[in-house]
Amino acid sequence: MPPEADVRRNAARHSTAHYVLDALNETGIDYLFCNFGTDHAPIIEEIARWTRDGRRLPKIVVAAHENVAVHMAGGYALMTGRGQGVLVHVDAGTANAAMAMHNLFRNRLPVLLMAGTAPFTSFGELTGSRDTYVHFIQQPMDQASLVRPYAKWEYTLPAGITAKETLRRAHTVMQSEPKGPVYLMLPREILTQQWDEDAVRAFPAAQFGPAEAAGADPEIVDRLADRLVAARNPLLITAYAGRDPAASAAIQQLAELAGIRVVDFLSVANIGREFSCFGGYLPETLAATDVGLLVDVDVPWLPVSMRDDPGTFWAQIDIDVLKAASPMWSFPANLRLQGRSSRILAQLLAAVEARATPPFRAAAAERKAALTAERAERSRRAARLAADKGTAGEINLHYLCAELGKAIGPRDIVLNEAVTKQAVLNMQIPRPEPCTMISNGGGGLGASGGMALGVKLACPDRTVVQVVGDGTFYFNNPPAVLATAKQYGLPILTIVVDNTGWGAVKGSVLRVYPEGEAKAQDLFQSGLAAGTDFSKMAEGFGAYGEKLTDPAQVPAAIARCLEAVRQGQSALLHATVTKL
Ligand SMILES: Cc1ncc(C[n+]2csc(CCOP(=O)(O)OP(=O)(O)O)c2C)c(N)n1
Ligand SMILES: [Mg+2]
Repeated sequence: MPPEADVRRNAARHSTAHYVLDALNETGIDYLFCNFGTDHAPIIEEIARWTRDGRRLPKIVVAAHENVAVHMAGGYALMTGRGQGVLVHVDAGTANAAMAMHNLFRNRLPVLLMAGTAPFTSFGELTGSRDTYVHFIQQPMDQASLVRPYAKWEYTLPAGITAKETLRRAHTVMQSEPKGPVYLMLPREILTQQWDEDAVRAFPAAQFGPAEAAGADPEIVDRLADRLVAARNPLLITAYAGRDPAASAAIQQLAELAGIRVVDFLSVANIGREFSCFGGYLPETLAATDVGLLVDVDVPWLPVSMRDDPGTFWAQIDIDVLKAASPMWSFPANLRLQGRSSRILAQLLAAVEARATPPFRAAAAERKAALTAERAERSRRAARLAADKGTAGEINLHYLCAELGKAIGPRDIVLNEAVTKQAVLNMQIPRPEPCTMISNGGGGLGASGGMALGVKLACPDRTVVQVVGDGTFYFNNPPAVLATAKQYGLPILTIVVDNTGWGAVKGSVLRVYPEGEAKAQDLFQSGLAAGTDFSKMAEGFGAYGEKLTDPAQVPAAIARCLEAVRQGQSALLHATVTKL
């Protein structure tokens, strides 16, 4: 017998589940956010063995709802850049995870979603064969179709022999820009298969890792720089450049050099907003723009309410210029530069510097001075709006947010899921640091609770505040958020902005039918249960809860909640604000 075969015969044998854990380690995944079911028996058994043997494995976070598990992975990925693993139960767990997959996909956040499949043998032919009722009814025709619109890649692990190859491939796809979710199915009998240790080959990151995002062709950058130095009224619109602090800093430098108005429109991850050329949250008009830059933005304006000038020279700088995941995307760009925005902006900055004549600098300084004056006026307007505290039972949200802004630090993080009130948070809570005001770039409500937990996990030294509408609070699966916060010591502050229902739904009816029957009857189908007290729910999970109806109590209530959070206890502030 050849010596190689001898070694083979003596090699240790392990289950596929073992190699899956090994592969997760090798890809550098820190966490597995899990909502388990019968499909995971081989993995749970393997986790127990590894724990017994003192082997390092990804930390297990058990989440009571898949929505929380996937969004938690999203929050962690947002702050670290690294996608994590999520384990959910067959088609059922995948269905529950689908909306969070939509959100992560639209936010270009990586996650490796893994689901079991119902066993495929029924007579005990293989270890892990069907042994319970649900195994006969949890095998749909096409399980992956539940999340296919929201995944960059999907696959079913065919055998343990390729476990490491498959996991590496999944990881490389999710981590390559534009990053995003991937979906892997793990059949139960495949997970129980035994394979020789030396037969299951590793696929190291050095040779099989992700593509790196780069800068742009210097010739195209030069063309853009020529336009920019000749511009008389330049505008830059962004929404998620703030995810990269270097991009935020580059925007500020470029704007101050060239006198560019910078707008954080429908902001997803804010840029640092304390600089002279920061122009607020709405382009106001596009008519006067001669050169426009779209930097990391999916929806730069709403065409129905704002028309661009066909004479404007637009340039798009984005990790995803094509928006290839959208069937239709029709915003103009005379130049499209795809890559890492911070790199491209640094190239552009250097090219503009090289062309900066004294008349250009003088004109830019003039624009900068005008923008500084506008900024001061915007602050005064915000202060005027916040001066009115509101009335008993109907607190003015401007006032509440201004007080919250005073109570938190510049590096603390606000998850803004306040729906129709999102703009109020942006206006009233100063955010000098990038990526400290995070909104959902996706359209599925219920993201901010799980995201907040994931952010807290990644940034334990920062205070994390979730601000949600009352309707959105329900979509967040609050008991699962509160339970996970308690179980894993992740204290967050949740502020529920209660305007008695779905302001967005009422608003949409009024926009489409401004003088319709719904308005005539005041019948908008938008009211939610009255007289609730969410703070009691918080108390049930060991969190500090408070219902806030008296405007005079706003600063003290916020202080009490933040103190609880600093002491390691989550807090929930149920604030009644101006009714919808
Ligand atoms: C999962 C999901 N279901 C439904 C919707 C539709 N929707 C968008 S906004 C909204 C109302 C949100 O209400 P609330 O959080 O109270 O905020 P408000 O509109 O009152 O500001 C609804 C139901 C959605 N976007 N996502
Ligand atoms: Mg509401």
